[in-house]
Amino acid sequence: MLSASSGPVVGILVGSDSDRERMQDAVDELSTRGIPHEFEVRSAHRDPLAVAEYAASARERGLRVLICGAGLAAALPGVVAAHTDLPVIGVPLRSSKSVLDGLDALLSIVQMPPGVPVACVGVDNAKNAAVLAARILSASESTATIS
Ligand code: C2R
Repeated sequence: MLSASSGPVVGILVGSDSDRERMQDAVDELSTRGIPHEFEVRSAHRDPLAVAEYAASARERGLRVLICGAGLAAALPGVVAAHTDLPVIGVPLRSSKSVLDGLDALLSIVQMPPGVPVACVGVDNAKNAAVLAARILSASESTATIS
């Protein structure tokens, strides 16, 4: 059962501080629904060991779903999924450096090899990632809102 006193059950990860604003809708949606969450900046490209450590310890720290937002060559969701069996939702993000307006990140996230799934929402659609996380939680928790 989720309550305000619970520790975070959803972990939001982004590849860069520059992704923060684009992921705000996920933070707001989880807050509105009263779902405890945490927000971290970790890059699989720039700090792979920190990402592996975060993902590998996520379940034992009480997290149930992970949301990963990343732009450009968005390895982050896939690398996280490689280190945990928790459900991972990827959010492809636009970046000022993108030449494909977020399509680069979308393809990087969605084309995972068989056996290592990452769910993928639309470009910059952080809100849907939070709604999907709530629905995953609601499969076993009666308190999460599923609308
Ligand atoms: P900077 O603004 O820090 O240069 O980052 C980030 O998500 C961001 O959108 C530019 C873009 O690089 C992305 N990035 C990744 C990863 N690390 C950083 N996709 C990763 O590990 O997947």
